[in-house]
Amino acid sequence: MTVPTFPPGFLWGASASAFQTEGAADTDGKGPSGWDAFAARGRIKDGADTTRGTGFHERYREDVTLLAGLGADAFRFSVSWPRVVPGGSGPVNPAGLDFYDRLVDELCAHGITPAPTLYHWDTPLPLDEAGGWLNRDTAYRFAEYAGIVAERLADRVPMWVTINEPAEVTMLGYALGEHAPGRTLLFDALPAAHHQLLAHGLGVRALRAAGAANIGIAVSHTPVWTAGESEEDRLGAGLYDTLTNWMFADPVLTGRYPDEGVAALMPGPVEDDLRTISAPLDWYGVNYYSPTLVGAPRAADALDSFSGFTMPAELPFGIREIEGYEKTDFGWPVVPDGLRETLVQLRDRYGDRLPPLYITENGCAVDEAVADTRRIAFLEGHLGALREAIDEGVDVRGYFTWSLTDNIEWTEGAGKRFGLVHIDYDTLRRTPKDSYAWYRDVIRSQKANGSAD
Ligand code: IFM
Repeated sequence: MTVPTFPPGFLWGASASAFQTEGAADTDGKGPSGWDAFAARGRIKDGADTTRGTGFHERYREDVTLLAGLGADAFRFSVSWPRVVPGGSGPVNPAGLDFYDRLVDELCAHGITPAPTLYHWDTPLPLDEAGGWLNRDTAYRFAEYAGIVAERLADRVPMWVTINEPAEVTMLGYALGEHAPGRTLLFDALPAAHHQLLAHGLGVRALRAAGAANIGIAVSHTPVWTAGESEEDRLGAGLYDTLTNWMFADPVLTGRYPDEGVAALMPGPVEDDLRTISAPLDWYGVNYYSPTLVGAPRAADALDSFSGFTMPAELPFGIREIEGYEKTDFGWPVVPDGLRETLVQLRDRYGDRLPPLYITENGCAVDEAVADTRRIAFLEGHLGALREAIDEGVDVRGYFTWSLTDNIEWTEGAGKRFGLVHIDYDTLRRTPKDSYAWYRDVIRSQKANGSAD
């Protein structure tokens, strides 16, 4: 299999996030995040030292050199909110802003487009302690912070991401308690979704007011496959589809919740908020990893798409294992065509309302230190499926693989390796894997074939 040629100007990139890489958790005036506190409570399964991460805060120049070696057009990193505004509101930490200033300069000096995400899950701890995303105020504090970052960086940053994967924050952080802040509220977690969406809308406004342009959001999408023929299976799958995909995409792209039942569960002046949430975007980001097979609830079902922990029995749907496909070391099925399916689904659902798309994340955890042939096969398959979606008329402008380096995979710790570059967590030494050389060659040949600038 080879990688087909992509359209002219197609953007080739890699993604990462602050909590997963930076380390330096209490350096240079950074405040604690909810994730720092969660880790300190022993919630990282393998006990990985999240205060150290991959050492990106110190070694960012080395990683930018690696990006340059790859020939990447863009780097999607995240800004740590508590590094910039340690208290979540109030005084700005100048050293925090200086760090991102230096990082942006370094990327620009290498001709790499900086594409910062403003929220990739590391909520400042004081805000988490005041309710986090259950508290409407957090959305307003986010908008203030977005404006602060844009005031400083908009002169050099040509692409902005407001929020990463609000569905995962809602489900894993507030409904099921697997991620920070560890709440187990099930359906009472829904306000966390609404307030993140509101933060996105207010953030778009604040970014534009500060002179930023080319703004999008990164939303996870999974094609939901129905597990059986029964009405209960259909209802379970439909509800899961609503909760994971459309409860986030519809408000952003259409200004409506996918059904009145969901809207009725949301707090605040929902209609007014939806006008803010649906502020026009320049592009929409899709994070794709795998499809999800869903049916009627069944007591001890494993939620295999979220690392195999057991779903609470009282939920009105059940996740089933997808058989017949190779699995990543996270247990996620490798289904490249699911990416095409997702993109076509988005185009069909939103038509003209859908702005140009970017794949803001796609990748896999495989435990092959450097000779990572399974990652190469994964990426090759997904790029093929992406090209098919473009051939079917979906307007996709770029692809960011997850991730440049191995990093801290949240609750899983250091054991799930998603990187093109291997990290030795004892020495923090970086070793490019075979997939790094492969991706470099893909980008090179795309440019030689005139697909990229
Ligand atoms: O590592 C995460 C990332 O932070 C958000 N999207 C999914 C990735 C893999 O689980």
